[in-house]
Amino acid sequence: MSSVVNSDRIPNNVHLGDDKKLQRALEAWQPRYVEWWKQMGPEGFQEDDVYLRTAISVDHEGWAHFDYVKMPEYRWGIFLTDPVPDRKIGFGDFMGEPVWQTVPGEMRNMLRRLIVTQGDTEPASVEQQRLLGKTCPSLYDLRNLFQVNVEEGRHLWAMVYLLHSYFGRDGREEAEGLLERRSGNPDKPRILGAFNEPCTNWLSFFMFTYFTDRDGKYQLLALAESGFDPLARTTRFMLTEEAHHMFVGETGVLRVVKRTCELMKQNKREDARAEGGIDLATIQRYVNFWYSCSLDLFGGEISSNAASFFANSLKGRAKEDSYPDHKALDVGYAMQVPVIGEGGRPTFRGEEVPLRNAMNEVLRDEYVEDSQRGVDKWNKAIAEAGVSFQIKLPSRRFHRRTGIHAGMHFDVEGNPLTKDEWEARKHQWLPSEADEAYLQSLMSKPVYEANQMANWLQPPPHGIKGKPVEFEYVRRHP
Ligand code: BYC
Ligand code: FE
Ligand code: FE
Repeated sequence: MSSVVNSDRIPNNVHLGDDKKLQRALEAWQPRYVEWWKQMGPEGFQEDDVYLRTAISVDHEGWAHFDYVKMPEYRWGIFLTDPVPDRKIGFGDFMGEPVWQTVPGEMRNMLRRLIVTQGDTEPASVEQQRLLGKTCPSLYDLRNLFQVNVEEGRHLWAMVYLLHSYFGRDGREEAEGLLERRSGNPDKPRILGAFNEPCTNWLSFFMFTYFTDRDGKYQLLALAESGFDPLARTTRFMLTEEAHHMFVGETGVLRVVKRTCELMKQNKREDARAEGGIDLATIQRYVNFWYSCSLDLFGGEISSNAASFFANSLKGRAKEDSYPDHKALDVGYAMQVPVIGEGGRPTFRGEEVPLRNAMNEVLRDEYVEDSQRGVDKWNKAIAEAGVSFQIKLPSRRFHRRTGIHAGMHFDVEGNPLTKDEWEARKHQWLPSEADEAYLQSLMSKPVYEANQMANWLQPPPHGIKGKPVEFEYVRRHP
């Protein structure tokens, strides 16, 4: 396997030291990145010692090292999985040809756009989560938040490495832009919708890491198939880290759900809020919100961009191997396309979309199925607690702002609504200002003692890396 150099200013397994020009460019970007981190990273915790995992190799066993670090001193490195010898392109028009080690000229713009869009989400998520430390439910959770944050920072590094190495001056400019846009800032917003939504409480954080990081998983799986080999190898390694982010979300929601059921049982009217918990109806509304925002991240159902990405062998399907045919020509994908009908209520017309143009929807199909798995676990816990309630993923038509459903209205079952019907009923389905205020008040007192846990969620069954749950995962330096 390729050796890792950890002694350099930038830990890497890409022989950075052999390319002085590239090394200098990245070392010039590094202080600007750290500046960004200090300004836009977790607010109020930069001096603390955090028990973090740091990637130190791409070896399956022992790729990570665990120890206390101050976040601004985290060793963000550049790691690509080892090359697959004689790897051939697995899909699209260039199928069967050797993978590319440089960017084919005619694909330059398309590829840069994919890398920049992916890269932009990583710092965006750190920005969205920067105030959550002030309301954390435990040191265990605080540490997990910071773990996710530093790794999203490393994912930005992964994309910036590609921009600097393969896109010359344009790439360096894009790398600057990645540090200049700001989540939620109307003048210089992040590129994709969900990454401009405020994430202001821990229920949203768990939903974000469950649903939105899972979009990351599927986009990375699709890019991991790329004919541009450095992108494929970079994203493969990012997926190793991604698993933990989704774990934080899935187990976070599970712990909330279990605690909610416990509190319901303690109350005569099964009123979780009366006991200082989060009621299941509120949890459902946050599922509806973050799931629908995350569905938008897959792009339009019918997309000529998606077709070009696939045709040019730049972005495939998740686990392309599992599909019987890798050209996706002369095949259709049946879709129900909504059109505004009488009185402003959408109706549907069946359409056969060329499969390549439907690739965003194909990826979304996989995502929908995968999202259901955690929901089933949450529902199992609710049933085991003897509570009659089921969390449901809303229809994929619900609350969409990109693609064929944008600008139209549907209920959580996917039934068409007029604008007035939507306005009258949307608060049943989406978090209201009152929900937001309730969660803020519930979480207003952070828990910074190692042996304590907020009332609104259960402790986790295990700590991190064999440490007890009560371990001091973050040493505060007030
Ligand atoms: N918000 O043809 P269309 C992650 C724009 S998450 C706003 O439908 P396309 C992470 C689009 O730019 C994974 N605008 O879409 C998770 C286009 O604009 P122009 C991130 C949007 O291009 C948690 C127009 O609408 N990875 O890693 O086929 C924490 C029509 O576009 C949105 C990637 O995104 C939106 N949601 O597909 C941290 C992978 N969607 O050209 C990290 C790379 C679309 O008309 N990106 N638009 O001005 C891609 O593969 C594609 O760009 C997308 C969009 C799938 C995102
Ligand atoms: Fe990421
Ligand atoms: Fe992530």
